Amino acid sequence: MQSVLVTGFEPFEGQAVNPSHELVRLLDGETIAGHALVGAVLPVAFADAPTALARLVERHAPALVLATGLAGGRAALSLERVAINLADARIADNAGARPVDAAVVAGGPDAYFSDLPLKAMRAAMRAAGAPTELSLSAGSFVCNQVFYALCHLRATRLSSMRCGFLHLPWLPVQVLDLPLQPSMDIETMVAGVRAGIACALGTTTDLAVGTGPTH
Ligand code: PCA
Repeated sequence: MQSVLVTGFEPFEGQAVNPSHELVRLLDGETIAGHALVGAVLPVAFADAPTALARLVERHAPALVLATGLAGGRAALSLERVAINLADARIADNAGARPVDAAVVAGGPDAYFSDLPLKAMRAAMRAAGAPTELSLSAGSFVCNQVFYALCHLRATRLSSMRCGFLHLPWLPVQVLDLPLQPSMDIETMVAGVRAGIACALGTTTDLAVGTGPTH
């Protein structure tokens, strides 16, 4: 059976939990559209995360990789369209590194695009009850680093591997002291991700609908 690799991250920035960690723990071992889901957790570390990711890809030879991470403050699941060749950190990662204006891959292209049918996935995820949007920036912290490294693997070595990145809102427990900040329960996230993966496995053709922001 072919596999789908879904990665999450350990907690960071002093938080006790990371929804992406909970998500991959719940999805690990499931089967979607004849594919075995492998859930794995990556370190929130610029230096180690791409290496850990490459090791997982080598071990499982997944047909599709969906990397996920927390984007606190976002109200919906965010399907990222673009990975940029930039590491520029406002805070230190879990290993204490804080790169400023560095490249993810020296000499690599400025950016890569996800090759998943993101608009079709958005529709499927919404139909499963999960508020979902497309996003044009995964930031310049470790999530973007992993998204870029993943796309670089696809571009340079693994052309049959499809890949994308999904940012998640805070869990309700993370906003108890942050009134008015958006959050999403884990069941909704799981339902959305299941539907998104099933959609991506079922089609490579995207919907021709305009979704881009005006600003
Ligand atoms: N979110 C961070 C890194 C780990 C995570 O879950 C980010 O968006 O870069």
